[in-house]
Amino acid sequence: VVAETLEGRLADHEVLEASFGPRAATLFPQVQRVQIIACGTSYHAGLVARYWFEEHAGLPCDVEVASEYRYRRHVVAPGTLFVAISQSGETADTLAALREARTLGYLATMAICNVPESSLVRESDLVLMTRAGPEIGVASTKAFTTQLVALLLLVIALGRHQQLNADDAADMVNALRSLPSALEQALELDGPVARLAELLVERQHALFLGRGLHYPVALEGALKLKEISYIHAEAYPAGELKHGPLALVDAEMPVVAIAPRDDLVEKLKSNLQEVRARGGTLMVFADSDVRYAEDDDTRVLAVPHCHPLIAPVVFTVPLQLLAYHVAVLRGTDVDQPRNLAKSVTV
Ligand code: F1P
Repeated sequence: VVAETLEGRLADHEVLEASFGPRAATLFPQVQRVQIIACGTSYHAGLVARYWFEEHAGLPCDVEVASEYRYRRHVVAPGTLFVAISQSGETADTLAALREARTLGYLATMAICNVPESSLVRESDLVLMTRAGPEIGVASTKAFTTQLVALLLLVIALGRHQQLNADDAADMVNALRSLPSALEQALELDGPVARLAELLVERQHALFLGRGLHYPVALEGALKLKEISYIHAEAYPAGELKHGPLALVDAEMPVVAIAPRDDLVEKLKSNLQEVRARGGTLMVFADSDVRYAEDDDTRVLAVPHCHPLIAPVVFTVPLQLLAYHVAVLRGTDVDQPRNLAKSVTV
């Protein structure tokens, strides 16, 4: 799916830009800020992208849940691109936010969407299709990973008009090209993740921790567990643990941590020490290059090392598998969770 999303897009900058629609070539050089809105899983994709826009493109980026967007006043800075992300393109809150945005003086509106004939696509100035194919289950999975890929393509396309030089853009393109094989390797973690799921199946609660752009990945891991296994799961930036959530940690509280190889990993390790000191069961999803000691209360899942740019996409897969295996063990309906609808149209 990811390979299909990338196909033909990475040839050169003009080809990439043109894949957002005929007006992209005129509009993209004028973009000075990005405003993202979305709901649920799509919102988490936007939260990851904020790090990429500011780090690689040097573009200020705000992200807001679509369900709140229209209920407050907005000051729209000149040159702001409005980006709505939605798997279905029919989510009522997302559509309402788009329609509101069209009256507010944005430079242009863009849909990142999986359904070509959707209202969101029809009503947006620019469009990038995620080409994930039909999502069979209610909970978004491949929609999320392809949204991340689409957002990276947008970061590259906009970044070339900003601070992103040709060499750095080429490095990002190479990282994207390595994504299909990195995801194949991540899928091979299915067996080890299924064994970790046994540690969660009897639990009522779980905490997910990440730092930097892996905090939104932790949010998505927690959401998947909530949606399909009905275990109460919350995600925190690991540094926030000591500001409140640590009070929840005892031997009964499993903690899932995301430990990629990045500048924040040492800080994360010291945050996780605080969990171990309180007897909580720790599951560390760690880059295979990161040394993390296992003991009776600490299980480490070695996630094959990949380029840091694509790490949020790669780490998402074992988190999705974890939610899936816990749900199967608990006997819930993975595809049709209670109380949820594929498209929230009201
Ligand atoms: C948004 C969303 C999904 C979630 C569920 C309910 O949908 O919150 O993320 O998994 O299906 O709707 P969309 O706008 O991305 O279609």
